[in-house]
Amino acid sequence: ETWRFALEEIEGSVQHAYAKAFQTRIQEVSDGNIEVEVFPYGSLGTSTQLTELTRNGSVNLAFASPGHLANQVPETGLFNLHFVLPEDEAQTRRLLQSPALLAEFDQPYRDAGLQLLSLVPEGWMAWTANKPLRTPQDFVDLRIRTMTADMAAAAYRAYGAQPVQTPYAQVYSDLQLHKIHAQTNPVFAIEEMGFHEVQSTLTLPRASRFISSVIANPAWFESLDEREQEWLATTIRDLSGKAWEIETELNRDRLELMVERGDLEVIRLSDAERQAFREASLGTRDTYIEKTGEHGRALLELVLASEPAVDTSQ
Ligand code: 6CS
Repeated sequence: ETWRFALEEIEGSVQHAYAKAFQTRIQEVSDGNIEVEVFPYGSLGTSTQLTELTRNGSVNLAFASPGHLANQVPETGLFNLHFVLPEDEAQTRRLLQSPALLAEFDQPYRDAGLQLLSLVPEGWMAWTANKPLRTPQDFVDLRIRTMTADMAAAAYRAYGAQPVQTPYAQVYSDLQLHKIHAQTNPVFAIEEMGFHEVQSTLTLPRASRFISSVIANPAWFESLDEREQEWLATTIRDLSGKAWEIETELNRDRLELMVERGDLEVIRLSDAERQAFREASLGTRDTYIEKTGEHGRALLELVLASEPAVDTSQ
């Protein structure tokens, strides 16, 4: 049997490495009964189109990133908010792998005709531009490309930017043609999509992590027999730790590569600089609650409760 797995990213990406590991692992656990055909970004369509192909069963499995998906599953807009997930990696790992959090997202995905399988980390979001972005004032009137969901744009509107919501494949040419001034993505993606060729600075604010989700077609998922369900569950479980290794290594290596080549000026924000962004971001929590109601409020509280105590003395 062959399962079709669609990616929002090209070969060499976090999603590609994940899908390759998925392919190998499920072959092992199923004694070769399950093959996986992987479709990297470009072969089938935009992220939103991939979600549609999953919903209608053209593919069995896909990645769906909240930066696009939040327009259809508003609760996932949680991951577009800044300064909400814990800063600490171990804490974030526990949170994303906790059955309690996954259970909260289960129904919202179902309501959108999708089965959620896993939340997958892809690294801190970085900002590229042609100037350093050290303060919210640096964002005023900045045309920064964000993913297509309203919540993804709202996070930057809060800093005074003029976000432009476009599909991934359009970002390079829009930067080249100066239709946009800046964009945001994890480091590995910036390197592999060549954004460093058309931008001069890379700012690391540690404001949000790129979290994606693995989804399945619900009817297909329910049609799996007991053995197949077990193989799938085992594979997903085995990869939940592996995903962190994949993203850590890819992001570290690609940053080193860009620094060595002198592609971009790398700017790491201090905690004091981050604090100004944190304060400017707080209003977007209300925007999120407006879009998601009581359930969203509960989700936000669940995530914030796992946050370490914040030092307010500075
Ligand atoms: O910026 C985007 O649209 C895309 N970025 C990444 C790293 N993955 C998928 C997403 O569609």
